[in-house]
Amino acid sequence: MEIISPILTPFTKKGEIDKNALKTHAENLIRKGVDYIFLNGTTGLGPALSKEEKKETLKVVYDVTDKVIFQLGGLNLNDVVELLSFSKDFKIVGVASYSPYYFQRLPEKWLVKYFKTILETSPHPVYVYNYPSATGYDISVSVLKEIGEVAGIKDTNQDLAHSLDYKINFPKMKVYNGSDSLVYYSLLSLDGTVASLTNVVPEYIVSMKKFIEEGNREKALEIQKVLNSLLTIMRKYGQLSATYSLVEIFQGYNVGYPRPPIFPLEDYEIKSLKSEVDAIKRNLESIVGK
Ligand code: ELE
Repeated sequence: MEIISPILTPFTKKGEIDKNALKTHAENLIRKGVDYIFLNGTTGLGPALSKEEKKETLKVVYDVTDKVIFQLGGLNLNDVVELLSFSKDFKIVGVASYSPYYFQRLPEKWLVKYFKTILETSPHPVYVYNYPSATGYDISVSVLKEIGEVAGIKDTNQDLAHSLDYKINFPKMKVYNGSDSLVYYSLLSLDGTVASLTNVVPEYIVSMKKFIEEGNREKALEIQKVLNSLLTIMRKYGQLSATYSLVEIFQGYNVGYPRPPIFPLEDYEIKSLKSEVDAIKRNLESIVGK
């Protein structure tokens, strides 16, 4: 049962990666009990990062931990191959890629070819990042069979049955669901979760895992219920940007800014977000008995 954090990427006001903030954040997540860090994912604004910036996040976080899954997918396979070769010098858990997105109606065999190239070139175990609602492509069980033996799949999907279908077809492959509203169910029925809320409340997601391990499912489910309320609040403001502000509110340190077009929240929005999540904070504290 693994907890994987798709770490956000802190930017300075000028739009450069804030390396110190990234390091501080990664250190905190590992200290709080997150098992792996997933770099350059959706929450990490992966599609908005250049090839060089993806290298940068790996270098910075590798200084903190080798428990890293390096997402390097993109629309230029030459860049992807270069990043695979760059990753050789790092002893990490694996590399990952989302499907080539934006271009629609790609024949299925091209998707297979894309992932096969990664599988054949990678010096590390390969994880598929399946996010059909974002990429327009579903790496289904049958596509995965064509691709070959990957180490795992991260399925960002509201449909838990879709994630479970991988597990029943590939029992040895790691299967993670990436939806924040399904953390509890992913911990219970899959190999773990890749939850963007680990950026904000890593300790409470770790508590969920502990409650489940102790057989106290009721408490774990109570935490999920509070997390769902937190998500509803975040989505009003823009979930990706709200994550940055909430790290400061819940964890007490600054992680800089997102990068437009993921615009940072305005001061008045941060103020109102802060007052809205006050009750959430108290609820979480009372569930774990602080
Ligand atoms: C999820 C997104 C999806 C997290 C990443 C993640 O950031 O790379 O709202 O459940 O679609 O993909 O946070 O969010 P929802 O794995």
